[in-house]
Amino acid sequence: MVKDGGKQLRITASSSSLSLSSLSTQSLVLTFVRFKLEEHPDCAADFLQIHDGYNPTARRIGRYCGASLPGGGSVNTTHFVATLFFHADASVSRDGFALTWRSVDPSQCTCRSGAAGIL
Ligand SMILES: [Ca+2]
Repeated sequence: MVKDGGKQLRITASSSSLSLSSLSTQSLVLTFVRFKLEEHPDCAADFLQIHDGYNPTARRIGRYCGASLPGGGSVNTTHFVATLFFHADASVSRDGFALTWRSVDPSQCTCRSGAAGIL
């Protein structure tokens, strides 16, 4: 689990997941700066899933593929942990994705930043 940011990861495994955590009183804002995965009508080839909690069994916020930025560029969690689950099949690979993340205090929606990072 990554608690603070500044780390860069290159994920090449066929499936992997990574959790981002903030303080238990906060939630997370993920901001995508780049996103390009293999296109598929149902995102069944390569995809990124974002889950609102500790692992990929937590509520799924969305499954994303293709070249559109997830959530139009920004995805908010309600939980203080977000889990990214990435899957790639054996054929066709694209550039991947890059995002920054920060933690915010839900009670202050001017969004004071806490733990943050770049992936
Ligand atoms: Ca692929």
